[in-house]
Amino acid sequence: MTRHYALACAAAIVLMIVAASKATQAETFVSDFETGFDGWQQQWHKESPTGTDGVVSHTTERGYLDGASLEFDMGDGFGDDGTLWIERQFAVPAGVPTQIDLAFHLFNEFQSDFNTFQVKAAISTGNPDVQADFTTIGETDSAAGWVPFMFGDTITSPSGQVWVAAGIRVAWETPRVYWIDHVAVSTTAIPEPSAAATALKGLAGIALASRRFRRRSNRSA
Ligand SMILES: [Ca+2]
Ligand SMILES: [Ca+2]
Repeated sequence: MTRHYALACAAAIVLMIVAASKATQAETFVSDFETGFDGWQQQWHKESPTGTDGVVSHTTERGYLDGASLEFDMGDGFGDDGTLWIERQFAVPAGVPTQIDLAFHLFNEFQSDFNTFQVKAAISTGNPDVQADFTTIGETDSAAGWVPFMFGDTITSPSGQVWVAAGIRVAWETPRVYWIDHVAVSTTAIPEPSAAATALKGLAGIALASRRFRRRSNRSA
């Protein structure tokens, strides 16, 4: 192996490692709802036949760090039932395990220790359509004003699309209104361990070859 060949191999492997580390960089999509729904769609589901439906609407009444957000009118709560959410699809590398992180702020009019509603989230390859598709990530009314919520999961999507959703579940027969804003979704593809191992093995091989080359050139000098 010549020194030039060894250098070329080393450069190729460095490029591979740079490419692999680039794949681990997070992509973040932030929705501030300044002019509308920013591509999110609303959905409501309840099992109870009674009561009015929840509705999400765009409002300039208030915003987190700005003057607009999405208002969640939870309906009249009859039947102690119903989940209202927003959902959106995001592109991820197909077939690659990807960490998905969701963060948003929810506005409570008052602080309360009782009669709180559940804050819900979903991260899935399937389109969330019923209440059972959601995970409880916290409770409303922990403080008056804007409160942060977070949820994350690692999933592999064969199609390269994932669904992310955030919402609120009715728990009491009472009309309620909340607001959600500054929804941030980060996607981070996790490189396969085998790719990193191959690159490391290649580097070790190059190091060994160049050490042998040096030893040989020292002896012949
Ligand atoms: Ca906003
Ligand atoms: Ca849906």
